[in-house]
Amino acid sequence: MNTSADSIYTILQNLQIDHVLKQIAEKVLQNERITFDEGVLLYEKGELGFVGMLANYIRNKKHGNNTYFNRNFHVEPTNICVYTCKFCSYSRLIKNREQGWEYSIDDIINIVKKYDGQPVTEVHITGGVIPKQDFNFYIDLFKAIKAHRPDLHIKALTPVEYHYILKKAKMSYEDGMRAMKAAGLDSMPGGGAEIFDAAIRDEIAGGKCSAEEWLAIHEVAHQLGIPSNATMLYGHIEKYEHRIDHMERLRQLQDRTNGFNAFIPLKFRNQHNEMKHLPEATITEDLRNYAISRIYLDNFEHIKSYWAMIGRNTTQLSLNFGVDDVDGTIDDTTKIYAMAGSEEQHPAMSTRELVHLIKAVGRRPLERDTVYNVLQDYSNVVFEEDEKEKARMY
Ligand code: V47
Ligand code: SF4
Repeated sequence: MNTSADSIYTILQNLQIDHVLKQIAEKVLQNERITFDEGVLLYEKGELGFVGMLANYIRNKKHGNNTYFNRNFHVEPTNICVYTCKFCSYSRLIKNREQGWEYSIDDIINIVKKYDGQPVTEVHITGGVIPKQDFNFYIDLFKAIKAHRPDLHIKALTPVEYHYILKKAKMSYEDGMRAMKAAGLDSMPGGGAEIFDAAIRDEIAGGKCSAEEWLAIHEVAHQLGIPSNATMLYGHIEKYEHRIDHMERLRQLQDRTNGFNAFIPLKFRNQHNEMKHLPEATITEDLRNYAISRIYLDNFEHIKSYWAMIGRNTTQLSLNFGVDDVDGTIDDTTKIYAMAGSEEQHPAMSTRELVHLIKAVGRRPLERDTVYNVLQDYSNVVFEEDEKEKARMY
């Protein structure tokens, strides 16, 4: 798709669309921020080709063909949870704890040790919330990981976990997050955001930290030099204005702190959870959502499509709809999406596969670390076809 500003102006002149949509397009081309109402209008009236053209224009202006991935693995310390989010296919209530797992610090260090000698750069840690995995547990865990492998970036826990842990420890967010950083926490993943609107949040994720608490913990983290990501769970009972409200609150926080690295829309998957009666969003809606996120969140550098959740084909398509990051190798270490019905039942991609996925749609694969320093450009890397290389996940 040709997305130079001039060619878009030419296309706009001949398009039979709402004049407000044309005004929005002109704003985007002039690098102006769009408003809440304009965001909602894009969802209501912006067809896939239209929003895709604008999002791709922004994506290419910011990143050219650059497309980022990393070498990571997950640790899910438990799938037992004191909360009962209706969309969650993964957690088991404390009363059914025999159906779940609960790792000790030693168990987790043994998982980390499996990657000794492998060039992974990040461990992503998140899971259920249980009293036993408290403040001291995570302080000791982060210290133990750093003692074993100081160069491994720890991207861990969401405000859902921090809010619970710090309340129990009777600590302020600031003191708690400072202690986590001192123990080895490097950044925070984007989970637990769901949808910020109070009524919808209460309906699907009642009881866990509020939108205000989620945002406050990220703000404190950013002030302490802990960067983070932000997600949005979409395609369930929320309306378009709730999606824009969610992004508006993120955009305002980002204006204050500039601490977010990436925005990650998460498509609601409907298997094995209490919301299984709801149909899933269509692929068209997924792509429109990526595109409108790219347009609305003008102060976010990166939009990520999480391939383990959305599948490889849609991930490839998303790279023309505003997305510039596809997450990482994962190595079959997360169960959240497989349990919710993702097509990726054992999510794992070698570096070679990720590079191929990105190159196949004409983009430039760059391995990054968690905070987007480029570690290697794979544009011209030819993988050896020998058995050793084939067998090597990383
Ligand atoms: O907060 C749970 C979501 C999130 C379902 O920061 C579901 O790099 C869809 O936040 N359908 C956790 N979504 C995962 C997450 C994440 C993933 C990848 C990368 C990063 C990052 C963060 O998963 C939860 C919740 O919103 N989730 N169940 C479901 N049925
Ligand atoms: Fe617990 Fe997280 Fe599942 Fe909610 S989404 S029930 S907080 S594991």
